[in-house]
Amino acid sequence: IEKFKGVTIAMYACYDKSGAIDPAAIRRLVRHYCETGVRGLYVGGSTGEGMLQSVEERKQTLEAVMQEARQHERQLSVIVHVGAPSTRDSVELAVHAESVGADAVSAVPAIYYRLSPQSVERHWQAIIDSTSLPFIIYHIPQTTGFTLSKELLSRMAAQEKVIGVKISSESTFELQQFKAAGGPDFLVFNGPDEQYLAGRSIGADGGIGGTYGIMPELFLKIERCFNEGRLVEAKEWQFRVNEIIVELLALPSLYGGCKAILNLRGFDIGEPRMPLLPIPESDMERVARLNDKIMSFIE
Ligand code: SI3
Repeated sequence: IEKFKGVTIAMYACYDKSGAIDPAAIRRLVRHYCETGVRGLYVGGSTGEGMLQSVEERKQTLEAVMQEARQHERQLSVIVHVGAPSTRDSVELAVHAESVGADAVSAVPAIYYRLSPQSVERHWQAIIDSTSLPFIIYHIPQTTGFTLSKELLSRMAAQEKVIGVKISSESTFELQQFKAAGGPDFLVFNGPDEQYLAGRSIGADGGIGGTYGIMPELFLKIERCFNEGRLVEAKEWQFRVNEIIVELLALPSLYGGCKAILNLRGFDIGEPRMPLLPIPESDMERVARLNDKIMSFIE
């Protein structure tokens, strides 16, 4: 489980001008991330727009990620989000993830229907049983509407294959409680990037986040300072990160903003897919200033 600890970038979806998956753009971005020193990638999650893509597109995306990631000396740990409205699609994606050499799979509860804990448990179990890969629960109640109880978490964590939970709710108390319920070898990933340091301080083993991809260097600085006990410095870096996040959240869409920044840097990954909004031309100057600010923090 060591290979999952630390900073894991939630990968952005990459589209060409027509809005189709762009394997060349995916590989370009993964190549860049391989050079930053992050621990891994989380593919097809919220940031990765997995829920807005067909099963085939999700497979195509992962294949491009794996082809690039496995060519580099520094091996990124690739976690694949296979959450979908139906168990059937999730299982198909999990089997595919194993066949292309991913390191772990992860899933939210099946979305749209109001599901009982028993239903979510059986959904997750079907995914877990379909591969020999480790499984990471994705807890994001604000979008799924599903409240994960400590009881269900403990039952899931009792299985060897269930190695952790990614917590995107904003409660660090819940994070600490889930860590306690899962036990010392159970991984807890911080979800809200604006609380990376708070999450690490109260028990998270690392984080998976959607804004890491435009400023991995800053999250690596927080991580390094935290590991070396330099907490005042870690806090200063988190405050700088939060200045950026506040400005990103003020844009028409967070992922649109992140992608616009990467496009300015020449990555050419397209806009988010509707209903997520692109950044209008009138906001581009603001985005450019934000990019300059990030670069000034990184230097
Ligand atoms: O892409 C993913 O699956 C994530 O890692 C999601 C992540 O937890 C993000 N949360 C949401 C609700 O999207 C955060 O990275 C979030 O974008 C960030 O903290 C800014 O608020």
